[in-house]
Amino acid sequence: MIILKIGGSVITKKDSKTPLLDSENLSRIAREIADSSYDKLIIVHGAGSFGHPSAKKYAVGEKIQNEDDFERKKLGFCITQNSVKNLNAQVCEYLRREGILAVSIQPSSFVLTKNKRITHANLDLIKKYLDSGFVPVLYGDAVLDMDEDIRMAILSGDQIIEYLGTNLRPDKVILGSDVDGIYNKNPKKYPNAELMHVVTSGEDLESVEGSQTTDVTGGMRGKLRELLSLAEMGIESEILNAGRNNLIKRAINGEKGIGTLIRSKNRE
Ligand code: ATP
Ligand code: IP8
Repeated sequence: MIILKIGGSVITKKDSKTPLLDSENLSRIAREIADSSYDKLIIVHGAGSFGHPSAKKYAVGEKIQNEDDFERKKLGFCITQNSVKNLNAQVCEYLRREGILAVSIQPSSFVLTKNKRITHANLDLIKKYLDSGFVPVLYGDAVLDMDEDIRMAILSGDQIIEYLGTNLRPDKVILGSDVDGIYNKNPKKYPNAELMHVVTSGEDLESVEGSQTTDVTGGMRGKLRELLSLAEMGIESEILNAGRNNLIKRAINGEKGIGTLIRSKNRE
């Protein structure tokens, strides 16, 4: 089983203030997936400009100040949830056009968080889809939270990857983003940043930050935290540049070391 995350920075124009698809990247990636070989595949995609700007504008997932603020955040929740659902519909459509049996799975319809971490999510349906030969497609979403102070949370695709990885034990986890992998510092800010081939701890880096664009879920920092947690359980992952031709295809086909590998210290 392979779990693939396609970053919102790749399939949307993430620096746009309004939802904007990067249809060129999305159709190329859909073709690459269709041309590669796998047994079971789960796809998770990020939100990019379909989720982060509205989540930020309405401060969805932040502490509720009063009744008026609660109402406003609920409106922001609906707007964000609908927008990422629209992105997901397009992702599934592009995949299906390439012959992939993509089925949409809406995280907000079955996931609950407490203090922004997943506590409830029944994966039986996803297993059933996989067994029947479908490709489930999940995504970063706005979900209900059981913490009385926030009541709503922004759930990143990266946390979904961690949860699926922990519970389904895939053979491989691949993350496609808009950079070649993890650098010792943000490559978009520091031109002399160096690409790391293997990361086993946050201490391997000088700094790891959010993205340069609006991002409410922690950018590369959030991603690394989730992937290190998987690494501790013996599940290795690789972050690569999905903006470059054929890297997704090569990774699904089994090639390693084309980005940054995140693995546990004990396996070095
Ligand atoms: P989304 O969260 O919308 O799905 P994504 O998963 O593709 O998007 P981001 O969350 O935007 O990706 O994170 C990638 C960004 O992280 C890069 O564009 C880069 O600017 C930033 N970044 C910060 N620190 C680092 C680092 N040390 N190495 C690599 N990238 C970094
Ligand atoms: O892009 C964020 O998911 P991510 C989800 O994977 C929303 O971090 C709704 C902003």
